[in-house]
Order: sequence, then structure tokens, then C-alpha cells
Amino acid sequence: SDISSAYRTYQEILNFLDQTQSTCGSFCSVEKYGTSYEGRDLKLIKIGDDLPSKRIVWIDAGIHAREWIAPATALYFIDKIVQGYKSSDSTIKSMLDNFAFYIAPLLNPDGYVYSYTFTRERLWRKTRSAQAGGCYGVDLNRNFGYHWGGQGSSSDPCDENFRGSSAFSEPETRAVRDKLLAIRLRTISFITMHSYGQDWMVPYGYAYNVSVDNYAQMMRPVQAAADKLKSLGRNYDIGNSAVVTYPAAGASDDYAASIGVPYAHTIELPDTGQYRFLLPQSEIPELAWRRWRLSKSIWGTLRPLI
Ligand code: 0X9
Ligand code: ZN
Repeated sequence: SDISSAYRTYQEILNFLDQTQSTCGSFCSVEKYGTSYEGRDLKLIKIGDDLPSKRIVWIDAGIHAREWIAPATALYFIDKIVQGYKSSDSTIKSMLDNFAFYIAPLLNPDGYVYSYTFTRERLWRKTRSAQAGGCYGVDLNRNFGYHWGGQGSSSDPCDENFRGSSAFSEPETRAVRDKLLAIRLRTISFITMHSYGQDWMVPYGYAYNVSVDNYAQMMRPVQAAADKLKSLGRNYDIGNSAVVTYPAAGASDDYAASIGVPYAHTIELPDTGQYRFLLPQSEIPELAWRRWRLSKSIWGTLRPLI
């Protein structure tokens, strides 16, 4: 389909999920997993047999409103997996023998709509919940309940990195938390897509010098990915997220790792600073294709912790 030929509106994203579901029968299903502050549906699509024996690969995007390339890439993935299944692509078929995909392409619809609707608010990052002092919005990636309130998060409701009034104060983070807790024993990989930077990071990022116990294991696919990306002409910075970027407490990757997901990865998609959040939409197909090829080769190598 031509889903990746442009940045899509919130409504177009929902329509795409519903259209996809209507063509893939019982093989995929769209689930409403919550409701945003302003009342919008939070939806994810499950692709593959939703059996206890299948490990789940969780992919989300759009937790930050202005990072439009992330939802666009997630939609491309959905399209590729479903088309591959329908055309009996052997790589995708064998991938789906092992995994079920849960893809949530837009975790922060209120912020996305705001950034999409008002040109002068194109660089909005947070949600749109009303806060003290007449300011709006919470940085959802500071609102998760693992070391909530620590470094890199702000208590000022007017700040871009406002962490919220308490851990999980926002319906959007609560919805993700509840879904993750429900599937955590089956989930092998948690991938959250952001922009920009071309970084591939692993927890913990709430401070310096705090690492997950299985850091070496978590880094293995990241190293393989970085090598491949290099050969495709893109250099990614990889490693612990506090080191690669900065300490930031209350992020979703730390939370996923803290509840035992074996692989938790934050990907900062391109670019490295030329267009920043304003990547031209003509770049979506090639970027998403490259990311997709890479992901396919990595999923084959994931091994759960024993
Ligand atoms: O600051 C963030 O939330 C992420 N970068 S962004 O520019 N897209 O906002 C990075 C989060 C990395 N993870 C942790 N620090 N735990
Ligand atoms: Zn982000």
C-alpha cells in the first residue's frame, strides 16, 4: 500500500489499522487498549497467532508528538508484515512461527494531533493534559514508574520534560503499563521508536552507571544492527541510553526492562541534525525500508533469557 508516502493524520492512522484488520481476517486484530486524556482511542494491532507459545515483539511509536517519522515507520512495519504474510513470504512466515507482533503506532495521539493541526506547534513534544500554572502536557517518557522523578525529568508543568504529578499520572502511560503487565511473560522484545539522533540504546537510563543485568545480551542484536547499518551508510551510536544521550528517569524502556522484558530498546531514528524533527516525508520509504530489513534479520537471532 502507499501508507508510507506521507505523514498521516490521526484519523488516517486509525483508518489504516481498521483497513488492515479487515483484509487479514483472524490473523490480525486491532485492540483498543485505552483512551487518551482528550478522549481519543489508543489502539494497537496484533499480528500473528496470539497463542501462549508465541513470544511477543512489542513495537511502539509516537510517544513524543513531534517525532513524526516514528509512527510513519511503525505503519510501514505493519504493512510489510501483513503483506508478507498474505503473499506467503518465507522469511515473514518463519518469523511469524516464532513471534506475534503487538504494534502501537501512536502512543500520544493528543500531542500528535496538536502538532499536526497547528503549524506553529509543530515541535510540540508532550501530551495535552491541563496542568497547574496554566501549562499543558506531560512528557510521557518521564511518567513511567521506575525511578520516577529522577534525573532529566522536571517537576515544572511548563517544562518540556515535565514528569507529571506522580508516576503513571497519565492515562496514556497507564494504558501501556497495564498492557505490558498483561503480556510481560510472553514478551521477548520491547522496541520504542523516537527521533532524532540515529541512536540505538538500552537501559537503564535513569542515571549514569546503572546497567541492566543482561546488558551484554541486550547489546548483541544492537551491535549486529549497528554493523549492518554502517554497511548501509548510516552510523548509529549504540550503548547505554544515559551514556549515548543523557540520563532521563521515568522512561518506558527502563520500565520494560524493570518488569523483566529480556530485550528493551529505544531507537532514535534519523536524522542526526540536518532536518531534526522535520524530516521530509519523501524520506519515509527508504528509511523505513532500511529499518525493516534490519529488524527482520535481527528477530531471527533473538533468544529469550533462561
Ligand atoms: O529523552 C527521551 O525521552 C528520548 N530522546 S528524545 O529526543 N526522542 O526525546 C531518549 C530516552 C532514552 N531512554 C532513557 N533515558 N531511559
Ligand atoms: Zn522521543
